[in-house]
Amino acid sequence: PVRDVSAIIARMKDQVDYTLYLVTDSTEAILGSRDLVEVVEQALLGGVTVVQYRDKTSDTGALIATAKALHEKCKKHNIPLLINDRVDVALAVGCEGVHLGQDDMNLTEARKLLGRDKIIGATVSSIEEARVAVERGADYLGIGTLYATSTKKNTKDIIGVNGIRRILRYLHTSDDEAARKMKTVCIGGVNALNVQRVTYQLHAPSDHSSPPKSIDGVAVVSAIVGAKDVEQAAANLKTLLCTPPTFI
Ligand code: TZP
Ligand code: MG
Repeated sequence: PVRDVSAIIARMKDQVDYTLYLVTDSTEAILGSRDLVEVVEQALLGGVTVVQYRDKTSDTGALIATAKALHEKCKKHNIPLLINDRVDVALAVGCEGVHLGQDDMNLTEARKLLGRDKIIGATVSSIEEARVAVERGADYLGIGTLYATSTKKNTKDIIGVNGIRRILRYLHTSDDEAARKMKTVCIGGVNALNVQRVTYQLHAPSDHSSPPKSIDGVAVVSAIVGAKDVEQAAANLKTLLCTPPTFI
């Protein structure tokens, strides 16, 4: 008999590796004429650790069909698939969870629909948004926007390394255990040229208010989906994230 399901779920969620979090893009500018499912398969071979299917234009039928195909690929690699914006699509596909922004379904409602074993991630750009997301039971936070990026044009909140440091410090020094344990990734303009500097700066004690703990991973779109050799790009980022910086 299973005695404490919550503890088991918490332990499984704790083992999710957020190191290299791929967010997909289906636009001409980034994906071009390539097949998204093939591109994601290459990224999985390169070592991405989470996949978020983000598609702002396909209709619901096409979203579900693509999400199912992506889920098959992700399952083969034992990598969680999350759906951007759409709780209904995640439920239809039976994938591992969703990623919700500030204008999407509220996390409390999403949790009711998805149950406690699914992963719910939230985009946050401020300490207040982070506080609310923790309170509402997010499993991880996508913190951004780090740098301006052409991938997402309407990013109103470009908070830079310092903005992300402030949110990390708030979380990791909180009295609330859920905040201290919260998984985090940063997003916006991360690429192979800046990734080691970014992760270093997010932890470096360059002032009195340095966060006690760094970020758990980085989320990238164009640095992988837009790369000529997707597998190589993912593998290169993974190596950079998993080795100490050679120069910064
Ligand atoms: N949210 C904030 S920035 C962004 C999203 C989805 C896009 C990041 O794309 P890229 O290509 O990694 O800069
Ligand atoms: Mg959204």
